[in-house]
Amino acid sequence: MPGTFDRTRGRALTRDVSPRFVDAVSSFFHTRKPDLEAARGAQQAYFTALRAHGSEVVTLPALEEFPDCSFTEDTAVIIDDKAVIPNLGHPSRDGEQDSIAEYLKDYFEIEKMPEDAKLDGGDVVFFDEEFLIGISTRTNKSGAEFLASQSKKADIDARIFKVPQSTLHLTTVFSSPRPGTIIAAEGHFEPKDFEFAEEVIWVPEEEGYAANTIGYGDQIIMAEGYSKTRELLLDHGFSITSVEMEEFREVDASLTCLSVFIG
Ligand code: CIR
Repeated sequence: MPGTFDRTRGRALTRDVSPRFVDAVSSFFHTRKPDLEAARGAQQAYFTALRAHGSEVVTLPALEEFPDCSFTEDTAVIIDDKAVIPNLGHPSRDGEQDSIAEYLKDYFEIEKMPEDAKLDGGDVVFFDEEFLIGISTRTNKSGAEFLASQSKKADIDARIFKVPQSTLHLTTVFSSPRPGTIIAAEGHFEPKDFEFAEEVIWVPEEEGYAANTIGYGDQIIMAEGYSKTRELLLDHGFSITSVEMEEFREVDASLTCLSVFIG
């Protein structure tokens, strides 16, 4: 069935935090030097939250030469029995995808992107049986179009649109935790951008980071410390588990970045 991998969340592919985590790329939320041990602790809490919602967590060893290696969302897009392996959009990250492909090849047909096509999985969201694909500073037109063509081959529609410069990835300020629902941060998008959606929950701009959530139907995992968003989501019928994400936020990484769901 199209897109089942994205909603089932049966198995999360993750990777240990790099010993060089303090050198991770950061351009948006940075306030101080991130702490490696705190990040490792936060990642364990994140794994616990995934398991509590029924996901099996598979964790690959860190890649020492890649400070951002734990952000596996960016390294593969699963389309049914195929794993599309992109060329990552930041030069310091390009290469992380190779060992993910090596792992995935036992379970999926591997489809590598052509050289000129750049894409980070953080610019891809599965929404109501279609892929939303953002063109951003990391994902170029060729990358978005290549993914859309793969998606269409699997009979899944794809909608390509522009991610504003105010955010790193689409997922940084956006998520779709349950069919029909979008959570988006104010200040980056306009209501007309999402006229196709049944329900859009707008998170106040100052809490924009909290728009990135992981949904298991009406149960949701969100970042800790965003009280307005928490209230909003409770009002929209979600039950909530919160995970401390401060260290990852320092390097522009959100909840969804820390895993790619592969089953
Ligand atoms: C980067 O700049 O690539 C990392 N520091 C953060 C990646 C976040 N990934 C994501 O939003 N999917």
